[in-house]
Amino acid sequence: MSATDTIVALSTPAGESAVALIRLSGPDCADLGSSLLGKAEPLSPRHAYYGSYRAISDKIIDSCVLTYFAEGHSFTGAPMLEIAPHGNPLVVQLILEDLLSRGCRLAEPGEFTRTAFLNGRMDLTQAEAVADLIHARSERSLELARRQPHGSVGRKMSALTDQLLQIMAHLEAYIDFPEEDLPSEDQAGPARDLRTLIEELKALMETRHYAALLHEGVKTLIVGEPNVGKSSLINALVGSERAIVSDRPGTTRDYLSAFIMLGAWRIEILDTAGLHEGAEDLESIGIERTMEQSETADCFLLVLDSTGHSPTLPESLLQKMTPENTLVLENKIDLGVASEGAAFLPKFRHCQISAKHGSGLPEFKTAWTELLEAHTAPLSAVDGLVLNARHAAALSVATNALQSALDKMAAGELSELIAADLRQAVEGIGDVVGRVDNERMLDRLFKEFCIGK
Ligand SMILES: Nc1nc2c(ncn2[C@@H]2O[C@H](COP(=O)(O)OP(=O)(O)OP(=O)(O)O)[C@@H](O)[C@H]2O)c(=O)[nH]1
Ligand SMILES: [Mg+2]
Repeated sequence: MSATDTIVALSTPAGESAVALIRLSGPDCADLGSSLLGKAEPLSPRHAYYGSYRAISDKIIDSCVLTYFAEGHSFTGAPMLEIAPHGNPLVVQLILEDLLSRGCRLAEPGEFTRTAFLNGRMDLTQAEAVADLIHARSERSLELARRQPHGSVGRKMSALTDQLLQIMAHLEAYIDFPEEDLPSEDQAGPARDLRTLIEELKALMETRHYAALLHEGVKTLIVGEPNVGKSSLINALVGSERAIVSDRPGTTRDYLSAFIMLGAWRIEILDTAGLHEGAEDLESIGIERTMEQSETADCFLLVLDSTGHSPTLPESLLQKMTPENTLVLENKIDLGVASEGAAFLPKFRHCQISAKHGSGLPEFKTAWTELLEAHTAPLSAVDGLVLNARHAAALSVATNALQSALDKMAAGELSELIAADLRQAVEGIGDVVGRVDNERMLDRLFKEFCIGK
């Protein structure tokens, strides 16, 4: 946005509502505020004015509440105006047309937040948190997004940069004063500090899995032999007849997925084709797909028929299951037959359920929530910070550069070369908060926003 543009957008969803919110940002806001309400004097900032919206044609369009925010004291940092007329699409349309005819320009998606970033009102991680807040689909991701705008990621990156700059200062002393009588080039201290820093960056990068779990949902695969009740389970969880259930083994041929909420968690749950040996044609394609999906699953619900024998499952699938990511569900307990399944995978947590009649489901959901909390606790434990994939990619550049510096130190290479690596690491850490002028990256980030934000 050029500093002379005044941008405008409807910030609330289009359609009928009690009130709509039209936002403007730019130098004309102060004058517009007074003239829209037909006032001669300027509006006081942060005061809500109730009045009639007077169009350029002098016609009154609607009554509205108008608030003016002065430069430096608004979301974008530029002067802003918020107009709240009734939420009638026609009224909104007339007001937008009137503002355009007064020289305003329609905002691009994310342009308000982009302006806030460019005006130094927030760093990139905070801008991303705004987007996360808008898109959050579970209580957990909402909580995460709310925490980040306070700039915790930015502060952490500044602290890491400071540490790195100290190490660089130490090393660069050798470059600046090579023949001075400095202590012998004892690199043990900086090398140790660099290793600690690398460990810290790696731990931070790991938290991106947590962000993915929150934003995309915890991908949970229901697996087991044919006819054990996998489709009955997904139906019970979703609360509707999502999957076909029948007493014929091999009913489910292809996986199907649904989203559910489990407490504060958003879960993507997948029903899959029953696994067994000797499957033919279509069934074996279905089994292949189950195995493909298992590659990217975060959690497994292994269903057993408690009236049957212990299952035979592909070794490659069993290897992916651990007591931390899998619950064993002994299904059909309503049939009341002693279960061989209880002895299967004894180190894993077992729950007894009846998918068909609903018994044991509340206890199973509690166990599942506990498993998720335990599964993700280590990921979210780094100073309460959670990074996204973009942050992690920037930190990975920094980590590689630090590792390269360490290798060069061990090989006794020139301090100048080591310092160049360290500078690259500083840039990598800076990229997380956006201390870079990379238009393409900014375009990609802000176009994910809605118009009016
Ligand atoms: N008694 C009883 N029957 C159940 C229960 N859960 C499922 N069934 C029955 O078991 C049969 C198989 O159920 P499905 O849900 O289709 O089993 P599936 O594991 O999806 O089977 P495939 O798609 O063939 O792999 C159906 O007749 C269900 O009604 C249960 O808890 N109790
Ligand atoms: Mg099925």
